[in-house]
Amino acid sequence: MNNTITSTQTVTHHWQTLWLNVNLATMTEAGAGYGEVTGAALAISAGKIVWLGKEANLPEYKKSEVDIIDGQGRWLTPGLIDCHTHLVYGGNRANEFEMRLQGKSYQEIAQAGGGIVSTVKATRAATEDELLGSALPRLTALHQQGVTTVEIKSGYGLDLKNEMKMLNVAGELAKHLPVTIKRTFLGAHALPTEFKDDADGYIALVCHQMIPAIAKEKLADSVDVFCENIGFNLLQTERIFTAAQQYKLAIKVHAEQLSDLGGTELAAKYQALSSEHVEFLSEQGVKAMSAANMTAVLLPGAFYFLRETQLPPIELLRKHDVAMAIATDVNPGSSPICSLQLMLNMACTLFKLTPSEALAGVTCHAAKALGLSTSKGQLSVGFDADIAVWNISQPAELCYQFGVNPLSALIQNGQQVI
Ligand code: DI6
Ligand code: FE
Repeated sequence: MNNTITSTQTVTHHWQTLWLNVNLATMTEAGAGYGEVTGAALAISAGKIVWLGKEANLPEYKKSEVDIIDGQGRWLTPGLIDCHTHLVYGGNRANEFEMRLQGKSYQEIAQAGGGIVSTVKATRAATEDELLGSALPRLTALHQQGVTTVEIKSGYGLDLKNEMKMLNVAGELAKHLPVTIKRTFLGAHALPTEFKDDADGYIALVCHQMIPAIAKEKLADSVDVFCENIGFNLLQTERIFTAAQQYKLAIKVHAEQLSDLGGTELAAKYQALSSEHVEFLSEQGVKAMSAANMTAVLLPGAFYFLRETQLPPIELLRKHDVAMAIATDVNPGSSPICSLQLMLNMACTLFKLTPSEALAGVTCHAAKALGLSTSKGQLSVGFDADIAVWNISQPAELCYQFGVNPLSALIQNGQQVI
């Protein structure tokens, strides 16, 4: 008789939380639909997703240890990511909204000393507490609609002290709400009045003082530039990219929003993460983005609010396989709209994205635009357990209906926060 013992080894899993009776939109295969798993279960441990799949395929787990939640057939998606906002700012620009309705354009208002520069005045005059107080309701609105990660840009301080003040406030917000904040330094958003006739002098200040100080204090993850005829030209933009690279900050760009200056192609040369707005982007620009694996961040709120008529080149972005993210662009001038849910709807109605493309735009593709594509924006094993639970019967409802909040629960880092 031989003495070999054969055994089927079973591993018993020790999980913290287990959702049963749910449907998943995993958003794992960008561009290939929702990655649906119906009749599913999902397990969480130590802030990460540790198992997901058909409930019928659940492995052995230690039932006495795990907190089991009956999802009652609800849908789970990755926590939503708003990858482009300017949600910290002083004052508001309702007066300019009235001026635009009387026939003035956004550019004319900016050239006459209004626009971004008027928000700079209000932001400089505000204390950190005041900025925090005005930003919190905006962030709360996003959070209550299922947003777990938000990018916030500076750019209304335009001097070191006030840019740092904005970035500090952006960081503080995460102490008041369970939201992951990524900060972007947008010193080159507009020319401050004290540098009115000296744009190059201001760029030198941004490159030689502001970027080094902000990198040293770790106040931002990326650097952004408003490359536009009412913003900064290509040469000035390139100087900023060079400084960002030197200080190991990621690069993003506001480009081709109002005209085609070629800012996107320049950004591609610097391995930028994303080009944002891009209504006027050419096929050459799209190809450059594709070659550099950049993400196009589409901002339907600004398109709508400025009554833009030039659509972003969606067909070309599809043809050249460029990931499309969708964000609110929350800001006082071109998109005072704190609803990613409305952006999902507008991405479909105004830009003709499919609902699954739009949902990828606020999950896996938004994560990519922030350099987080290996930890956020997907329901995948090993990813952060940032999960939105929805009262819907199919994922397209998230894009279809607006004005009723379908969020049932929200999980950030494995903790249920709503
Ligand atoms: N483009 C925009 O749409 C926002 N910033 C930018 O560079 C607008 C910012 C504002 O008008 O306050
Ligand atoms: Fe913006």
